[in-house]
Amino acid sequence: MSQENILIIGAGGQIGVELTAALRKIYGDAHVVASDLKDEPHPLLKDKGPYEKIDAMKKRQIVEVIKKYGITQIYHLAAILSATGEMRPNWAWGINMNSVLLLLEIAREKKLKKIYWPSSIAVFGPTTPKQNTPQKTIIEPTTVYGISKYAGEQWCQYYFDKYKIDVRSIRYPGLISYKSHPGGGTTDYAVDIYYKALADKKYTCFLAEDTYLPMLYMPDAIRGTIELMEASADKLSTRMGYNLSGMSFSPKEITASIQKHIPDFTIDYAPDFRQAIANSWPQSIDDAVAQKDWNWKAAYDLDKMTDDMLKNLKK
Ligand code: NAD
Ligand code: AKB
Repeated sequence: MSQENILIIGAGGQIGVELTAALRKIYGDAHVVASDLKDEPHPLLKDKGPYEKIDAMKKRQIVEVIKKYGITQIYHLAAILSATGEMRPNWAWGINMNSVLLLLEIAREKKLKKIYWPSSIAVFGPTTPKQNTPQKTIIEPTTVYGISKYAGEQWCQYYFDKYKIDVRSIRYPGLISYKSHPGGGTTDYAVDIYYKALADKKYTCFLAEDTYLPMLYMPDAIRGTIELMEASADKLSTRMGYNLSGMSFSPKEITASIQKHIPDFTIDYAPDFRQAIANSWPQSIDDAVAQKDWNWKAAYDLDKMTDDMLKNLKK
């Protein structure tokens, strides 16, 4: 097998920190270049492998790093997430859309072997079936983030069909993790709640108690991403984002799960503008296509995740 050299754009974020570490275990520290807008790598990535400051909108910077390290694959994680996006829609559209188009064009020009660009359950909108949302269904997103993710998916399929660019994508649900903080999404409450449960034994949730959303624990998300990237290209039936399911719960249910460990933990509710975003998304996801194409299966349910989150955050 020839040596792969991987560039991760947006490596300082919630997914990037853990994905960089996981890819370094597989490919070797020197062969996985972390990059972000930030001057310094995330503390968990410091002195663990190469780091470059890159703006995902600047072609020259990306091309220089491709040349410097002989990059063969790019994982492009930089994006503006749903809640931040709704506050500054034009800016979010510019970054989310232009950066994925730039990535696809660079992959074509530089003949990269493979690229990864994540999508989201935010592609779905209020007209989508809410339960067990299938891979192919009505897709009419109502957030700028969701519109940019759906347009990005279509561009990925286009570059695959027209130029045979080996691009792969997952529609992540809300991701829950303890190593790096989430960056401005609607599902962030399901991370914040664990921190607050341990620190203050109380939490004010910005979503209503019965708001069900699809979620996935980060170890499953990282494993799924790597499994998709390692899958044989001829097994993949779509170059748009794969639906991926882990679990589905409401603020009330995650509270009950935490109370099994911290019985005096309490929650109250003060829904804000993020409630409308959550209401527009599915409540659970059907990932039969990912199961069939590349054997996807989540390992964590809500209680297993709560055990692991609290154990690690206590450290
Ligand atoms: P994040 O906000 O935590 O991290 C994004 C990183 O990108 C940050 O470190 C930020 O500094 C960097 N960045 C922003 N603009 C940049 C630019 N112009 N150039 C270079 N870097 C830039 O996001 P995340 O949660 O790690 O998400 C990564 C990807 O996964 C995004 O595409 C996101 O839409 C997608 N996704 C995430 C979730 C989730 O729950 N975390 C769910 C669905 C999809
Ligand atoms: C968000 O809430 O914006 C993200 C996502 C589901 O894409 N976590």
